[in-house]
Amino acid sequence: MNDIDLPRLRPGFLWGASTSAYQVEGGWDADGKGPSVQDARTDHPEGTTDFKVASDHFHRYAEDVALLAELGLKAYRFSIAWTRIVPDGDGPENAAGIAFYHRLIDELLAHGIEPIVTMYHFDLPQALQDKGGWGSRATIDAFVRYAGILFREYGGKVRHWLTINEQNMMILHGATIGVSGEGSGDTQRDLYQQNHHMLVAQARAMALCHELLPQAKIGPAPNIVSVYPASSAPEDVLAAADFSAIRNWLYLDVAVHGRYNPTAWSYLVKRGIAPVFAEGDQTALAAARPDFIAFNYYFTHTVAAPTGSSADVGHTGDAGISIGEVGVFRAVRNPHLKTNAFGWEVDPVGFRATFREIYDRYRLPLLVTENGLGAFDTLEDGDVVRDDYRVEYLAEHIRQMQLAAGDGVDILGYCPWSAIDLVSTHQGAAKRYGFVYVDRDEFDLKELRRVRKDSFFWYQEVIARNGVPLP
Ligand code: BGP
Repeated sequence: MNDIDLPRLRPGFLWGASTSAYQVEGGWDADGKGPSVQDARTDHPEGTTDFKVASDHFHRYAEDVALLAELGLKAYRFSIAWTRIVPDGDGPENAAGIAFYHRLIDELLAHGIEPIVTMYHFDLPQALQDKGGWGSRATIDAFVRYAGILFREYGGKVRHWLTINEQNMMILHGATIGVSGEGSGDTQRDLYQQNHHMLVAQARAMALCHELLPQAKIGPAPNIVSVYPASSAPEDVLAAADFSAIRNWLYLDVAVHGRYNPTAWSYLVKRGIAPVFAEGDQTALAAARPDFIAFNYYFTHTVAAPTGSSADVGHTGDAGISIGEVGVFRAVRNPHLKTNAFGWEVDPVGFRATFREIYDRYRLPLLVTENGLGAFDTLEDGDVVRDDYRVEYLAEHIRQMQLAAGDGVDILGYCPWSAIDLVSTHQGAAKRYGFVYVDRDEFDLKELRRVRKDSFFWYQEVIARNGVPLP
């Protein structure tokens, strides 16, 4: 389908940008904050920083919010650190930590920026991890209690809530993200039991949100992408559908419909890794209803039929992440796509396809909570950062998002990653995504000065014009 006009985005479209607490805040033990699994990590690749200071947003949030207002943001998607609110995960509340997010939210509202809050973004309290983490059902109760505190405190100010960031990536690539470290001994069976507990926790949190805050909207925030077959061979088509069921629909079918996707469930059963349901789980899952679906999108996958040998595993599109599963699917490079500096395939048209696929399945409004380009930016004399490659990436994706809106997809907003530079989940501070450059190196913090990149001025115009022109 070719398009000639700029399709209209919905009135009040939420032009935004994203961050997460442990990647941007720093202040890792300030004001009574407890350690999270991210603070406890010791697996930072050589030459890359930890998260102790990050972008020091904890201390500079007012300056940062002023910049985001200048950028013209209508919304800012950030996460709350569970360990600031309840330092050990399930014990006493921490008034100073609660006060920090009141200050941040008030600052955003004072600048006319709508806060979009992720309740949990990869940073489980270490104290809960020590007690079994998501393998323990007690963590479900701890999460629901934590959710209740957030609704009580911020419910009068926050309209949009996200439950758990990229639960599917935590299960599929936990070691890389630092949530189930190397040598943790977690088997696939353990992981899918943990996954089930997270799904129950999410369902209960969504139900609680609707009960306490009837005006609020809440949804899941997985990483969802289209999966292409490598060819028109029926076996490739089937492998792509299998991987999509395991990677995408397992998570959204439960979140939206309260039941497991049949293909994903049969995969779990055949491998002997299906989770055990406790009494009440099915009711809790069935009772929850998200108001929208948030999703993160960076690249698509292309998949061929499995060979049944170890050759099925190992395609790596990103340093340290291998995908493919013996006898299930084999990931291949897509010859039609270029890659970025980190080997990630770049696929703007796939963004449009992904929008349509999700909307077609669930008919809920969609909110993009991440999309962006990691790159080694250079700060030039005169405080200039020429990130035209980022502008190109974002323009192409926004164009495809507009086309998806023209296809009939209901899109609430777009929050690219990231609002300002922050520390990558596993590739350090040199891998930058922000509209605002934060002047620090991996180990030299310098003055952490904020500098507007070229993409900042470009995005400012995009927001003002409510979109980009079609080519
Ligand atoms: C997503 C995470 C973010 C962020 C982003 C970029 O998976 O939700 O937290 O890290 O990916 O990834 P990276 O930092 O590995 O480049």
